[in-house]
Amino acid sequence: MAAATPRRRKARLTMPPVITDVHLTPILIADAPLLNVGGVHQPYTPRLIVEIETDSGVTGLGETYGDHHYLAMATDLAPSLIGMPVTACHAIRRLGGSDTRMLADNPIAGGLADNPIAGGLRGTLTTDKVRLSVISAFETAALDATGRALGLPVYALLGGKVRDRVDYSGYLFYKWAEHPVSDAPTDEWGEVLDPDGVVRLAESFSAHGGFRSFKLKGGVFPPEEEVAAITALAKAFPDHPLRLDPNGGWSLATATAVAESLTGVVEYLEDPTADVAGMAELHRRTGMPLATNMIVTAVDEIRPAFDADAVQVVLSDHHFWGGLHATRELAAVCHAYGKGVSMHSNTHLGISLAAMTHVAATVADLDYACDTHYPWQAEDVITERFSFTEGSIAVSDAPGLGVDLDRDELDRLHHRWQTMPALRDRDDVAAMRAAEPGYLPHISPKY
Ligand code: GKR
Ligand code: MG
Repeated sequence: MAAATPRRRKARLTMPPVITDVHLTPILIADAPLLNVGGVHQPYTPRLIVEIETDSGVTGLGETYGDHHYLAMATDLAPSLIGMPVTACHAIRRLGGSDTRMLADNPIAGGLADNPIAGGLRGTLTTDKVRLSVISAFETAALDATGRALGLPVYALLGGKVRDRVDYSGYLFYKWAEHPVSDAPTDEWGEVLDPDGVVRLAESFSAHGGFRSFKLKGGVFPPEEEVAAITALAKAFPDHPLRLDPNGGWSLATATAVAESLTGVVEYLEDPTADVAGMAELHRRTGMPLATNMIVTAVDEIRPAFDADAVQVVLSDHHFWGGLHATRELAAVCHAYGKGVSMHSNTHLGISLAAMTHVAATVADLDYACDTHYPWQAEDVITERFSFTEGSIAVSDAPGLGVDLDRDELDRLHHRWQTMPALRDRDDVAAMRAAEPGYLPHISPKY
């Protein structure tokens, strides 16, 4: 008897939701007086929150850098999102075309020529990096909306997770006890200016979130002092991988001396020198693994750095690489070249942390704990703040990013942005001048 032909179920054809509106809300969030090679953090730092609405009623959230050039770019590109399906991530990435001019030469988003570290220490600031940082928030919002429409978490839209928790490192900074200006926010972490302070801070981070690895932001004090801080950390936390990142603030000679002192103590040095040639020579001389979020920050920077073996670990920032799909593509390139991959972070809130966690959950070769500034942020625009357990965050199975907007907080932080025009661009140099009026940034090398 012939077997009965199985009845094919009729596919239910549904069209993806279409974007009908985009809201851009610039905000200022409280920040601690964290020191780096180029100055100190302002009391408040800008972020941009993106909300998309769709014809199906689902909405999506994204977050990115919020300085004026990002806001200008987002304002310029947002209307093009309207009418696009939320699933059109690759088309979203092409919005605005590619423009590799230096940002200062760009008529829409220019004006940074006098502040080379505005928005963070992230390498050369091209127009395209700003565009991609904006696109990244659009893509995150589209993925969030798609996930909400389908009842699927964002990691599932990226191909599925390979881990249930994502590890983050405790990101330690030298810092002042308070900002040098009145009416600034206070923080609970106290002053950190020497090795004992660094160890105390690591203990607080450990108590706060059980972090199992630590990164110290360096380039602040003479390198011997920072080596002493790392050595003290290694003694206090013997099983914890450690890293030191002076944001390109050392000469090759200084970096070589530091690498020799810290061989076997740190898992890598991050951006010890500012350029490909210096990093390549340092690695050749010392064998020290080198990570970067400064010399490999865009597609055209990959090949020169990899060919010269200047970098062993790339720290992706999903904002300036252009989103979560682009981050996975970078991870694939790193895999092909035998390079490690992990994640960079700048001051950010929970929407970006959710996005980082979803994409990190899908990258098989993520061998190092990701960076995050999140513990430094006392404010957020999501209803339930993330907390760290053993230095990690559970990957959410809720639809979309798994975070909800706290509209009252968004309004409050936007009101702050409206009332503090002087702080709408992150400017670590200006913030430092509040304490040292004659301060001049040492770009590189500082030591
Ligand atoms: O916020 O001071 C800071 C950091 O130095 C930041 O600007 C960097 O982009 O954290 C970043 C890094 O790893 O270089
Ligand atoms: Mg770095």
